[in-house]
Amino acid sequence: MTNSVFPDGFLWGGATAANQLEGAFKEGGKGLSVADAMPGGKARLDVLSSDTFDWTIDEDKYIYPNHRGIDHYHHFKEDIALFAKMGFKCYRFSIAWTRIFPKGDETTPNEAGLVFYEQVIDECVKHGIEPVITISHYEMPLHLAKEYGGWKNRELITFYERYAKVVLERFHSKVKYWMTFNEINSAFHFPALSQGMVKSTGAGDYHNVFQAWHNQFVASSKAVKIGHELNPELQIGCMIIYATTYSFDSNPVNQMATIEQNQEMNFFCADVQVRGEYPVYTKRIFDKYNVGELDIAEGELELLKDYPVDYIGFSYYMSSVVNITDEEAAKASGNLLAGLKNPFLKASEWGWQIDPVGLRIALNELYNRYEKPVFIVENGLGAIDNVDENFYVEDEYRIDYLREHIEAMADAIKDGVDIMGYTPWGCIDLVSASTGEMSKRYGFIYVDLDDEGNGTGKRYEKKSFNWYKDVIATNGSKL
Ligand code: BGP
Repeated sequence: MTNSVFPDGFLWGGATAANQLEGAFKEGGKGLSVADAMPGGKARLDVLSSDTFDWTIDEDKYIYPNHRGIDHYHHFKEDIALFAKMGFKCYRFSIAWTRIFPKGDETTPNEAGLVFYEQVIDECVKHGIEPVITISHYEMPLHLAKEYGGWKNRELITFYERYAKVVLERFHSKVKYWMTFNEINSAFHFPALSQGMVKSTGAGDYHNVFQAWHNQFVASSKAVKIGHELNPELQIGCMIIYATTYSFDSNPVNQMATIEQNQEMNFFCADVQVRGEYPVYTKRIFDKYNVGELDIAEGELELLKDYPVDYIGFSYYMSSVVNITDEEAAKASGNLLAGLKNPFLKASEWGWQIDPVGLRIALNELYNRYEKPVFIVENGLGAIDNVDENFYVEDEYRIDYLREHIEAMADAIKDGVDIMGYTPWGCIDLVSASTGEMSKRYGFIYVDLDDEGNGTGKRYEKKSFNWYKDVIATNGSKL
């Protein structure tokens, strides 16, 4: 469209992750993943913070909604056809490591898994949809968590390299856009899903978290190397969770604390993956968290330098506030991710503070810091949707959220930021990562399933479906 600020070829689409929608968790030769060991509801948070959780799957005691997902494994053609109906230019999904290497430490891949993703990719291509693949999204093989202690063990670099090589070799001619690890920096808060470490296997000890990160950085650079050797045109990005962070007030002490929080939560991982070296503030962080010496093998720092990522993929849901001068306020904040309450913002039902201007700030911060293209690969509003008798959802609240964030993206483009695309999270309803439940929904497509797995599983277009279709058709000029 001529009057759009969004460039031609802008990648409008949607995003999902294997463990949250595929289901079929034991089919096609798939092995168990750490996500498969995560029950739904409050039990999920309990096991994550337990000292003794041993990754046992107890189906008599807990409900595991992601074992069924939305059965995308058997419905991917229908789902991708719906994405095509909305006019998606791209579709971000992840490959389940456990469909390719069921235990993670095998040497021969599982052909049935590769065939499944080949079919998914071909289905996208058939509809003119560009696949965007996350190589690992919160679902490393359970065996690697149990037997090797997760990512703190450097043997995982070899296993990941083998896995990445297999999928890159197989799919590089059809898939240009890749990401190495989903929300790599989230391990500060949630090392179970992203690093395969619960308390009993080393989470809570920051040495382990940072060692695990180092091993992941090396693994990521190895994937970039393999990908670029296969095809220099491939675009392989990092993927971080980004929460724009404000000082509560103009007290310089809070301002400095905000800078520190930004370094720790938002920038540390991206700095290494994009710039190819540990940032200057590393020592400060290592001292603060008692990290100690990392085990860094010969040649690894050079590898990081030689193979940085090509773009910055990031998720953006909310902003956060820092106030270290008011202990009461700090204590009142129960919500780890959302931080302190910002009086200028409204929040979702889960306390995630809605801040479209914060997205414009994030885009400016990231682009000015790295001067590499940025890709908003997750954004959206998790909400309880109510269906009418025809299973129609009037999700005006979701449309408002997305419209305001797209307007913020348009403003950032006018600021000079190079944005590759936009893939709102959970474009079809799926299982929530933090609650493990179906009822926190993000989709343009309603899926008739509840937290206990009851329902027909049928798909229904919500009001936002047609709205987003128009957004894409007009390249973002009709909001
Ligand atoms: C991100 C994850 C996704 C996803 C999303 C929404 O952190 O990459 O996997 O689920 O957040 O979070 P939730 O499902 O907890 O609402």
